[in-house]
Amino acid sequence: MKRSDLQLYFIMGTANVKNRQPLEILEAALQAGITMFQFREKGQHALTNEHYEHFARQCQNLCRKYNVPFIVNDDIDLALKLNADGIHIGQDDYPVSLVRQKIGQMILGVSVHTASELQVALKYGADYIGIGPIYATTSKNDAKPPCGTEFLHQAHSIYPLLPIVAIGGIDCLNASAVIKAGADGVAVISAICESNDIQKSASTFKSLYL
Ligand code: TZP
Ligand code: MG
Repeated sequence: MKRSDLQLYFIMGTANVKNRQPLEILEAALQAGITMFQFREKGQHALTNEHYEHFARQCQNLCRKYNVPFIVNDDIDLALKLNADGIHIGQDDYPVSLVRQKIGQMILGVSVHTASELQVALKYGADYIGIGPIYATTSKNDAKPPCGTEFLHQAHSIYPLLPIVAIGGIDCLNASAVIKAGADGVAVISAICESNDIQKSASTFKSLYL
């Protein structure tokens, strides 16, 4: 992967979408220039079984059309079955070493909150890391308290070449602060899913990198 793939990393599942079609939102986001997509189908009303896999394939097909990496959250079996571009795991999922063993060369993203979690992720070959929630979020039920930009800044200072994406409560107004702190990009759910003008929101994010 390229560091620039992290610039505008869109994450979505059906739970994140109200009054609109998820695939319409994804296609609008792809047209608007998102650089990476994560399929994250979670929550009480999440799709199951063949509906889950069908929806994942639809998202993957759209990503292919726009040549944007398709990353699966948590579900290694799905990522392997679909031959996804990558997988993203958190600290409550399988150990990083095991995931790397199972997925081979696929892109591996790992969420970390501490220096020791970061070291483990790097030891087992994480391609990028996610840090957050930087700000308060309503998109993740079990989110930890907001951590601000300090750890992000530290991680970037210690590993200046490591691709880092910041996540959690990031919007068009606060995104520049996380880029300044050392993130290569922002991972967002609501800033796109709840945007009235996805094209405009995406352009605002992308103008940070000009
Ligand atoms: N992990 C940490 S915060 C978060 C995830 C999946 C949710 C981000 O969503 P939003 O709406 O961009 O705050
Ligand atoms: Mg997870």
